[in-house]
Amino acid sequence: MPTVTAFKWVPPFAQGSVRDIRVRWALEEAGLGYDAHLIGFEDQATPEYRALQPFGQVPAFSDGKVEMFESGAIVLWIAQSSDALMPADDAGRAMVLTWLFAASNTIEPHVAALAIIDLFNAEADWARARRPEVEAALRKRLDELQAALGDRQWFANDLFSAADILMTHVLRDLRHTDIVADYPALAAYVARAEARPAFKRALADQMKPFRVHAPA
Ligand SMILES: N[C@@H](CCC(=O)N[C@@H](CS)C(=O)NCC(=O)O)C(=O)O
Repeated sequence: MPTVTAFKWVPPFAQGSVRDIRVRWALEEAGLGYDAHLIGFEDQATPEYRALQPFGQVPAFSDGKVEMFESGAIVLWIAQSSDALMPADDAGRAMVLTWLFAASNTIEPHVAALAIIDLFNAEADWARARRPEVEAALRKRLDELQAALGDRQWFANDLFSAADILMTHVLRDLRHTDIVADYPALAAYVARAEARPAFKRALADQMKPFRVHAPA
């Protein structure tokens, strides 16, 4: 049975978005059960955990065959053995890889730049000065992303795939803003992805321990 590491509890702004949700969602789409191995912040620096995840982050993953970290790589690993996440033909697989990296390398850096300002430095002078430029650069990419999606439902081959797990997760990291709502096709895309039963199960399973382990 695959094992995914996840936090017992995170602050509310991160709940529903911690990166183990990418892996949980991929496993759910692939129809694979898994165990969640819950860790606390105090476990992140232990030698045992660093052996699994050298940066002390979540998720780490093992499935009896491999041990991995990096959520994108783990999702890709799961996708390689599931038609539900990646088609069998070369052209189809190449498109999934392309959009998976587009989510991680082209869109996510802009989303992360805004999140670092809004969630961790909102009151800092440098953040106030920098934010308009960061938002403008992000919006340019979202314009382009929406144009690329066109009237398709999903990014690669117009079939739901591993790439949509990453892209949806990246766009969800703008939940603290109204930005995605300005891009109706992207807003509909995120809503469509979030309506998938596999996503709902993954989200519910990430959230469950947060209630149990909430600080008093
Ligand atoms: N690139 C890594 C990033 C993992 C990551 O940032 N995990 C966060 C939770 S979403 C974490 O563990 N943060 C705690 C920390 O960095 O100490 C991945 O995608 O797996």
